[in-house]
Amino acid sequence: MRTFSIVLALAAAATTVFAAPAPDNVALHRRAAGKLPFYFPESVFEAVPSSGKTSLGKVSEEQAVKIATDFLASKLGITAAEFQVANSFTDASGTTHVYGAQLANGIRIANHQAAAHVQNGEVVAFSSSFGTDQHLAKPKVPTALGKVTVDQAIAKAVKDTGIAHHKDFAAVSEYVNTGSGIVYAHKFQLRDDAKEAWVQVWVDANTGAIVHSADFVNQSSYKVVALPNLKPTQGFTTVSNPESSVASPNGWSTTGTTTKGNNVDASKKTSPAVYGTGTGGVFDSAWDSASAPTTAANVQASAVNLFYIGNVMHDISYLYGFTEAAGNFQLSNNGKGGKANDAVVISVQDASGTNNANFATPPDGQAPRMNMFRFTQTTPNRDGGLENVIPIHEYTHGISNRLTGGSATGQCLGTTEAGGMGEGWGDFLGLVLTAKSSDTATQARVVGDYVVNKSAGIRSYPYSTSTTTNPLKYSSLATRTEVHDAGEVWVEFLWEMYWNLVTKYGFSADLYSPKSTAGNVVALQLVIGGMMAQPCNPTFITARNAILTADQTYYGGKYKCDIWKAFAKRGMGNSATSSKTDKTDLPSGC
Ligand SMILES: *[C@@H]1O[C@H](CO)[C@@H](O)[C@H](O)[C@H]1NC(C)=O
Ligand SMILES: *[C@@H]1O[C@H](CO)[C@@H](O)[C@H](O)[C@H]1NC(C)=O
Ligand SMILES: [Ca+2]
Ligand SMILES: [Ca+2]
Ligand SMILES: [Zn+2]
Repeated sequence: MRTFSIVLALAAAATTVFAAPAPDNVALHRRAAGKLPFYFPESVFEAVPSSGKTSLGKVSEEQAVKIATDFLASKLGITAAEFQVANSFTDASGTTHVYGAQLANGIRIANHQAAAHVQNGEVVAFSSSFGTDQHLAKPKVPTALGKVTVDQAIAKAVKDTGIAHHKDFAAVSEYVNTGSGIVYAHKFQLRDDAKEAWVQVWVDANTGAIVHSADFVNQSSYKVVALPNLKPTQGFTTVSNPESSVASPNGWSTTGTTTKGNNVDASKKTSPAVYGTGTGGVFDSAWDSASAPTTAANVQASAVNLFYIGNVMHDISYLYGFTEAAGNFQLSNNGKGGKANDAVVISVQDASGTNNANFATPPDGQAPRMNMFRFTQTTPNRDGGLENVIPIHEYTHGISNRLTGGSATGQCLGTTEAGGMGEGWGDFLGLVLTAKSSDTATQARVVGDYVVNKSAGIRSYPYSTSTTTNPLKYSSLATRTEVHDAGEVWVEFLWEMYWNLVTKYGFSADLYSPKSTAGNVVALQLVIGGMMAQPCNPTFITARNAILTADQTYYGGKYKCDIWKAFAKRGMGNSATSSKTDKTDLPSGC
């Protein structure tokens, strides 16, 4: 029985994994509030060393608040009356946390926030966001409200954002630092639950423009090699709110601070494990191509990218049917069936190997493990976790293993032909998720070229519908008995089918709408639907027939001839048999 399916054979061998280059945007699901102005002066945090005095002992919360405000006033060059405490509390360690904002003319400057933390009568740390000049003691502030009334401001903001006024919250006037000075503003809230939008805005009382906002709906962002991009040399992009609310109703990261959530647990398995880190759902990264993959910054970039790809795979496969009940990979199934406690464990830069990657898929209810390795052909080494087709390929092993023959058994892709298709599906999903509207059928799609730094990549031919660029056909399978070699043949059938459908029915950059009639979306649904229907240890022929069944169940047989023509072009026509002799005939009716 095969538990590990290896992606890339050592680079020297002609065997390999993946796909092609460059930018476009896979549409992701963004919340309605969109991008409103947000300005917050740079914040400063300082730990304050203890005086060493032990006599102070415990002080009351009231005393602690006074100690905190006196400290902040002196530190920030303001009077105690120019700071307004908003809230304070004392935690289990006896530390009192005091939060508030600067006042001018008795009015709050909304984004001049400060906090101090007091233990045993001494400030242990403080922070402020009064701008880079922490002694902006007397900011220039307008002394009178402008000509725009609250009602006018609300009407304009509602019109501009398309979100209704939230009347439960009474409007207040405050100052806001806009980065180029302080303005008087009306503060109020906009809310539309159907659009998952609830935002507080500050509208300049002179111009009527929204100058600042606070989005109450949790935001998230990941600085990654954003799909459909393929590799880090194409740059890192910040992807905002990429979660599918259908597939991941509780988001991706459980706490917004680590690369750990309901679908994926991604860390470098050192002792202790190193997770990618975030702040309030924002996962930044600063990848440096000139440094080793193992620097802290590059581990962070890899962990965040793998968390992103793992979750995208979860969400997209979910929308095409790999749900809880179908045996998908989740920590909690939220009562939707299937067995839980099996989020994908991703080992970032796993130490057990190099120049490859692998994915072990136990039955539903046991967590799978994805090991991502470094590639050693270059100096510095390259990180397999940053060439997106590699983790997509790996995760697809999990999807195909669970769906084939049902999620309770992991023994259904064990024969050479079935294992070969296991490799092929991984490359195919890699191609589909990195496809762009500008791609063409005969274009050469290379996979794994970044990690090995070779333009030919890691497979024996680029994927293409051109029989010159890629000559593989059904008869090639007779001699291609290594699973990756066999997989390359399978991908060509699927790729011909994909292009028949895209050529005829178009391309959609939005893979999150599985009911779309765009050819690439249909191709993805047919392939995932086929996995559910095919027998345990399918042959190429039975897997093709299962795709035809998926066409029948999902689309009433609409694409039957597009599918047959694709398979026939490369030798799996109507009269092809397990003897692997090429047959290009079509069934009657096509
Ligand atoms: C924001 O995230 C926290 C922590 O995950 C969660 O408890 C809270 O319900 C979320 N709020 C919204 C509006 O999604
Ligand atoms: C990648 O290959 C190119 C061309 O062979 C070479 O110039 C370059 O130095 C290589 N890069 C690394 C990081 O090894
Ligand atoms: Ca499961
Ligand atoms: Ca299975
Ligand atoms: Zn593989």
